[in-house]
Amino acid sequence: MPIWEPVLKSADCIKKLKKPILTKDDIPYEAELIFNAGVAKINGKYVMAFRNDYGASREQYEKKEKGLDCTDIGIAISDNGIDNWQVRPLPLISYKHKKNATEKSNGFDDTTRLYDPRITVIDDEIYLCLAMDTHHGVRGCIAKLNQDLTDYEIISASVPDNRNMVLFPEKIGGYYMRLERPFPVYSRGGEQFDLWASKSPDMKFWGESQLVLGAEHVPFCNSKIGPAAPPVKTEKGWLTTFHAVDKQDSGRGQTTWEFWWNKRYTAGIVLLDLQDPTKVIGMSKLPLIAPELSYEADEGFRQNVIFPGGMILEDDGQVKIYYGAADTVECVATANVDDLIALCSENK
Ligand code: BMA
Repeated sequence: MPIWEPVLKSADCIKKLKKPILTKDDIPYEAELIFNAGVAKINGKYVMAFRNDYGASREQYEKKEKGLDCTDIGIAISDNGIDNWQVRPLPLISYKHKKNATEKSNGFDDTTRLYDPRITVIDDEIYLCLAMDTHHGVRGCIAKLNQDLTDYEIISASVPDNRNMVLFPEKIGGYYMRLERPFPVYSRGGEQFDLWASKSPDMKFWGESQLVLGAEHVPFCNSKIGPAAPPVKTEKGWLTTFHAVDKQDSGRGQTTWEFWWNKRYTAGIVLLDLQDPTKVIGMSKLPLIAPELSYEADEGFRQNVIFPGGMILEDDGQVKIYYGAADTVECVATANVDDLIALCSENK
């Protein structure tokens, strides 16, 4: 295994389950990589929307015989949010062979796939934020799901390039709010992207955009950051995770499917002001979750990737954080909410 310097560790308060909660073996249809899920608690059940990339086995991919050019969003439901996930027999969204795909018109027939779902429930409506690849760039879109979780309607999509949108679970100051990550490739220099926020009166029109956190303020990042799971409300502020990327020089002898992969993804944690979430109150200068276990750090499609998409605050103060590992499996870690808030102030 190549050594990645500096070595980054998860915070002491993080308890990882130490085995994935969903893998391709759990899926009743064609599946290969199951990762980057959004999770929400709806009517007492845990609802997961997960990403499934497929179309090639590792061998076919490495020999360049086939690509992973199909992407589904599947739905799984669990009583306890940890195990016994019941996967719906059919995916909610399916994009096969993305170069030609135009699955659903909705006025968006330029779309080649939807991925990295994040779920937020606001006033009993279920919203899914998705990254939307199109022939003309990557857009962030917001879809509304029906209560049966069998259909969806896209209600808003940004201009390119933007993704990793997450919605706050309530209106703030009379507006819906989202965190997002535009990626300005020319003006910012290299792959340095930041965390932004926008407001909307109706979930359709978004504006008053503001920078929330610059990548340069995150000590364990030398490249880009982006929103991870939708924020949770605490007495001290909006607690939210983000992903942070540090890159190394290439040619380190990877064991991933993609031999050129040179990025590490960790999760960070930040506390935002309750009334004005564009203001950072505190941020841990150390990672919250780092890739350490074999299926996070050494194996899978892209090693060293932790990509959270779901965070649930339970009544007893336990926080469940759901994350994709190595773009291959879906995992969960838990922590106490007070410990997470303390991290944001202690390590300031
Ligand atoms: C990002 C996105 C994520 C993915 C991550 C690591 O740019 O594509 O979907 O998990 O890279 O590969």
